[in-house]
Amino acid sequence: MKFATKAIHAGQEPDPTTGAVMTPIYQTSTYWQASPGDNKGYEYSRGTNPTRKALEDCLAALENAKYGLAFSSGMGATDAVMKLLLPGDEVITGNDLYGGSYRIFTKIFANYGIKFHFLDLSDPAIIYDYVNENTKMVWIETPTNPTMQVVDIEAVSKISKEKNLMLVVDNTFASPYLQNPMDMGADVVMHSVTKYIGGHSDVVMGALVMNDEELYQRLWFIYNSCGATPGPMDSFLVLRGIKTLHLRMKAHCENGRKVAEFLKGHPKVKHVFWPGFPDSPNHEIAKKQMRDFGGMISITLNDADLQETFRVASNFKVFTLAESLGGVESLINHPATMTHASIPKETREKAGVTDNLLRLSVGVEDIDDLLEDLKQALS
Ligand code: P1T
Repeated sequence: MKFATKAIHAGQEPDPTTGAVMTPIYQTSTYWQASPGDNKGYEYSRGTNPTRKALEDCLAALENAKYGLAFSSGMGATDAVMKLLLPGDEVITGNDLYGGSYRIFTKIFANYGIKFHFLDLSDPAIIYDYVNENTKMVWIETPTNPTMQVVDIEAVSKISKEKNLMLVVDNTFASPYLQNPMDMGADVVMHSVTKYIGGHSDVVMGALVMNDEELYQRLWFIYNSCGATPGPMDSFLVLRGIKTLHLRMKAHCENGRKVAEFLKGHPKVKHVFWPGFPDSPNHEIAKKQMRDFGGMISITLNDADLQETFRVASNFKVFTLAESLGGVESLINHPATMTHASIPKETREKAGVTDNLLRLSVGVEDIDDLLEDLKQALS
């Protein structure tokens, strides 16, 4: 099945009891058992719920994976992956990550004896310099949040396989419509479903997909034991949102391109971070592993201190100043003080997350209104 068909149908059948075409919201915490253990495959909704199961099967199908698990947030999904590790284990990851990922690595899992190496992965061969007998996992985000670096998934996967490391790819910024890391050798794909997959800024959710059955069982055990699983109403909302993922992504990409091109020539803008420009670093890799370049764009402003950057960020009338991304509405964010505030200033500045950087999540409104808003806000 092709992507658009899977987005609408995967994991979903008419309800066997009533024939309902849309998957019902099974708003139940528990399930009847004729005698102990004699049930219909469902016991308790922390572990399994039919609405969530339909969503998980759909998510797996969109990423060309066998198994899917939905979590109550992207961070819940990340937390579960990290719980595969033991004290003394080491992880190799990028130097530009969502601030919350950096925070859970350095402030939570570092306390449990796990060591993280934050590297510039523009040349994946750097991984060889940091692998030792304790290294167990490589965690990459691509494109990165917020500087849109593109990491070569196939190259990282090759090294990970050679060194027997589990490769996890945070595919939030691309969405499964633009990029399928499982096809390039990832072991696990992680999503903040809150973003493009949910698509309407009304649900916080995360997901993991994988092919290996034993890994699925281990992750399901963590998911059921630790309990960061989403409820049926949120699962339903995401199933509903997914049905237009392909349509929304096309519009995000189209508007994103026009906004990026507009910003590139603007006198107030110093640099535009968007992998679609032929002269952007890793453009060739982006072309190889992504189907288009998406609607996430960051910019730095010319001659702008923090105050001037705040002034510009607060000037918008159609773009909304808010954290998050990937919804139908356009958002603007100041990473240094909002989404990436938990990264020490020196560390984030090294990765290019400076005080004059703004991140745009280009929505699917009329492009004329978006460009007009940018024009007036940057004046
Ligand atoms: O917010 P949550 O659903 O828990 O997902 C965390 C997360 C993980 N990975 C990436 C790449 C992300 O961007 C996020 C969440 N990011 C934001 C809230 C943001 O505005 O960048």
